[in-house]
Amino acid sequence: MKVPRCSADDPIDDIAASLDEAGCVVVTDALKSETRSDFIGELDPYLQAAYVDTTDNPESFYAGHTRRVVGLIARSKAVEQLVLHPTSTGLCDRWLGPGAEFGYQLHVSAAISVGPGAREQILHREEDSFTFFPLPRPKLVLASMWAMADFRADNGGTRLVPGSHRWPADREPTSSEIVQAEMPAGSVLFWAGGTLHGGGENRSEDWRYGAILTYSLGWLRQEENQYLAVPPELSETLSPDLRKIIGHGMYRALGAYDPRLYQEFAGSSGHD
Ligand SMILES: O=C(O)CCC(=O)C(=O)O
Repeated sequence: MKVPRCSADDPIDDIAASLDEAGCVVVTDALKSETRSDFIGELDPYLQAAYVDTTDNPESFYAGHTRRVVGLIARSKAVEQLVLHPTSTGLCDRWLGPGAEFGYQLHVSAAISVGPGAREQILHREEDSFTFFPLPRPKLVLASMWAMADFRADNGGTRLVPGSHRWPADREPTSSEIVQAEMPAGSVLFWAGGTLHGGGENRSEDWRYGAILTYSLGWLRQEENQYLAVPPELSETLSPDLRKIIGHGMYRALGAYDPRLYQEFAGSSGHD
């Protein structure tokens, strides 16, 4: 099975149907080039300063020769256009539950630049932390990877196993079932939290640059702790929709706090 391809102009129900069938879908022409340039410019100093492991441990979850910067909400203004992109929220509404009821939240944010010489990443599922549920799990997570540069088979385009979102725990993919997502810059790849995937090997001279944003059900623990990753002084300056999606909205009775605490403790250095 190949990775299905849609355009951002296609009806969202058609994109959702492709995602449901294959467990992954590429959506082309999703990001304006100005937004992409803004994002690249904002993240550049952090990526340049990021640690790059040039030795590589084959057992390590993250491949060497790769730069990774997390905490994108605090580090980029442009990322809001990606996090709240209508295709992302339209698919999350259908996959995880309506956003208006805080059915989902931002789960992970990271800029990932896979360098020449990087090996394949170990295949995994974004939902693997939720071991409580046996495979195939209910829909817990929806993942996206925004192409800041072209994703190709030779530069580490994401490897995926279409259909594996419905597999039981004992089914392993054969090599012919593993495919790569190739997409031009400005596209976005979505995949289900249950779909086996991983970064590809980079056999080229170019860096494969993408931004991963994943979303989880509103009642789950976020993989990236947004309450610590976005300092309260900064979160107050964000748009209401962005604040909600990073987890400041309540999910039924979950997520309560007393906002007066911030005034009571303003300027205080602790209990003394
Ligand atoms: O880099 C990629 O293509 C996939 C990254 C990924 O799956 C991860 O870091 O969890």
